[in-house]
Amino acid sequence: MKRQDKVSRRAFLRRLSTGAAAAAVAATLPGLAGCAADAAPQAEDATTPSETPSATRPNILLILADDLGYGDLSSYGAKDLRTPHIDALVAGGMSFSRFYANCPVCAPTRAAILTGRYPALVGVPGVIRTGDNKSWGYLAPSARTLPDMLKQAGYDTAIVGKWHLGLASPNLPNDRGFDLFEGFLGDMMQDYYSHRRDGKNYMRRNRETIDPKGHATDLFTQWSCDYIRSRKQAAPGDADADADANIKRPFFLYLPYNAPHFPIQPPRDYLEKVLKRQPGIEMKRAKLVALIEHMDDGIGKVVAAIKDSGLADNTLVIFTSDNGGDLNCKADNGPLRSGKGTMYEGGLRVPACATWPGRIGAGSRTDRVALTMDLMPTILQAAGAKAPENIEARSFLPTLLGKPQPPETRYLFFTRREGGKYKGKTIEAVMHGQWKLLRNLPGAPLELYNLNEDPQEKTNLAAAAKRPKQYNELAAELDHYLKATKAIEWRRPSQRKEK
Ligand SMILES: [Ca+2]
Repeated sequence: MKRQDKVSRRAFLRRLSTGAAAAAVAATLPGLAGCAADAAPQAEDATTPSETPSATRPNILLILADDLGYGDLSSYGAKDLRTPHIDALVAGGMSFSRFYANCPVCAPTRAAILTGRYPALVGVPGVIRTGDNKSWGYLAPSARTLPDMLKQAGYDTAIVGKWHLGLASPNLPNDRGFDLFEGFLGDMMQDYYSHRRDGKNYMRRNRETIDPKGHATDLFTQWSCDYIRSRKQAAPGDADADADANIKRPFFLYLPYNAPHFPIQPPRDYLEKVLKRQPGIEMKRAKLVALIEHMDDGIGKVVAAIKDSGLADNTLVIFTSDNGGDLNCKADNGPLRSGKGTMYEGGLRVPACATWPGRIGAGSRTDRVALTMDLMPTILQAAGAKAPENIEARSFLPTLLGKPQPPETRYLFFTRREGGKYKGKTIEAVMHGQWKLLRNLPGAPLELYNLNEDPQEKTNLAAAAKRPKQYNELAAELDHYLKATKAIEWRRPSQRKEK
């Protein structure tokens, strides 16, 4: 590790662990943000806005699947499903072998994507739910968001699909930087056709409650296509277009599908196609395969809308998933251990790829470790906008563009707070290079794995008579992080009054 990095990391942890810093964090959060600025010097990652001149700012489409496992794309090894449209994105750009969700469950990863921060630092250590007694997050109103910053940079911003970062102001999509919201606010829907959650309708167009008909995946596909076509950029010499300033603004479309999250409800014709093609396939698996293939078809339509609108050459498309596949739904996490909800690789490591014609090499691959929170500064840099300095995320745009980038040196932290058997406590992991230390149940002994030698996390080196020195190093880092984040408020204001 470079000395500079080590010093700045210590400074980060020292500041994190002071009572004053924790108190400031509890009150407003920016106190911690200031500390985090020490964590990694900007110069090291070159997160400057200079990559993209403002005249050629790209449109940006960020597609997020919900609970898609590491092995559930044909391009990531699946043998029993066909995802030609996502595979085309993989083939047309750069794919990642070690891309990680910030959390093995939904809401924290979404908070990280939009803020570039560890989710526990912006008040979302666990799943945000309707009931106060089972909700584990409240997005800090002070946290700056990616759409906010893109708006400032002249972008039109839209989210189509699943929000899951709050049910009321000040945490509605339109409050947090999106010009347009078409989708649902909640954590999930119990029926892809009625879109209800506990009998309630959380579907909205901006702030208006709507009750559209159709499968949620089809609706989100259609609304995304409609949005993209509305952004069609003007043909040269088109006088009408000149009068419309909006038409010239680049767009940021965030498309978080709720597929393939349960309930596993594919359209009947997709299921029939899978059953016919794969004789003997288990019905539960067949339904999940069909739901994924249905989403893949939708993504194909959205990508086609970009091409048909003449925007393909100047659009950055990123695809990933918010957490690993759900084993209860017969998801395939490839060779990785376990799945959604756990701190093992199957819960955290997700497929990811990015295309940008002429900028990102087709068919390129990287083993660089990156997190979903890193999407924020990456996208801002691609847009020619400067990322905030007080975030933990770092841009990986140089890697995407095939340029040299210093190796990843951060200690990367993962936490999840939950009720039930977790009793409101957290499970956690810290990763540094090939080393990963984790605790998958509150109070359980720490487990240590060497991911290079043991990617399936079969041999717990913490239990060995002679532990590698990395155990103590990682345990100390994790301990500092957990202590420092302990005081950060995550309850809703209504919950706080009761305490
Ligand atoms: Ca999820």
